[in-house]
Amino acid sequence: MTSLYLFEELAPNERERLGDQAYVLRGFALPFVNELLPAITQIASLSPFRQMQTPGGYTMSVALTNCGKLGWVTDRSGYRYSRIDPQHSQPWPAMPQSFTQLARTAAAEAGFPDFEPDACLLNRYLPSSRMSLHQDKNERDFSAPIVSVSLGMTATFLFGGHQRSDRTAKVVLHHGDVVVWGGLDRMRYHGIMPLKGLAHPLLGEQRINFTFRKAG
Ligand code: MD3
Ligand code: FE
Repeated sequence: MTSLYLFEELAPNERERLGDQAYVLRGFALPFVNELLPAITQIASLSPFRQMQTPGGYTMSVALTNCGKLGWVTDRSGYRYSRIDPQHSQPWPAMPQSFTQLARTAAAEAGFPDFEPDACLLNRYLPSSRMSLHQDKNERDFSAPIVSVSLGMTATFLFGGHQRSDRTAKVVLHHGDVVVWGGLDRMRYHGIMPLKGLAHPLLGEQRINFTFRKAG
């Protein structure tokens, strides 16, 4: 089955609907940026961004770290959530208040009033980094939404269907955009096209995306 999406703009708060329960909140994170950037630096000082190995033996082009009780990791033995950063065998950095506040208000704006994330995965893209089509299915509870925050360089997000072969829609994500995915949309295939384009005035030649999840 093929899937086609209508992009509906709902004034005045720039809430674009991508699916039944998927929304882009344009610029929603902008008022938080001055708190988010130092928090990211602090997290990365404790648990640095690093390129992990996939179970198939490839090195991811995206570098990642985590904060919160649980962190997503991958190595030759598989994909999973772990309470411990394998780089130094210590817990992941705590989730900053500003992160939790942003995730909860964005989720509520998209119709998920009681979101309590226990995991935040931070991805760092450099020019040509990409993320191939995949589903997020390592979380225990698929009924909770995922909240995604984009900072830095603009990226093209691919939003697919429930099978890898379904057609994809392209959604351009800018600095400050927040996307919330719940319900059936939570299990769609998705990815990021190879990063290209102009350096961002604040972040330079990189894009940082963080996704809040209820993993445990
Ligand atoms: C749609 N990250 O970390 S965020 C990931 O920009 C991931 O770094 C991308 O996919 C990034 O797993 C995309 C947007 C996103 C996250 C999770 C989703 C979209 C989603 C789960 C279901 C459907
Ligand atoms: Fe994903």
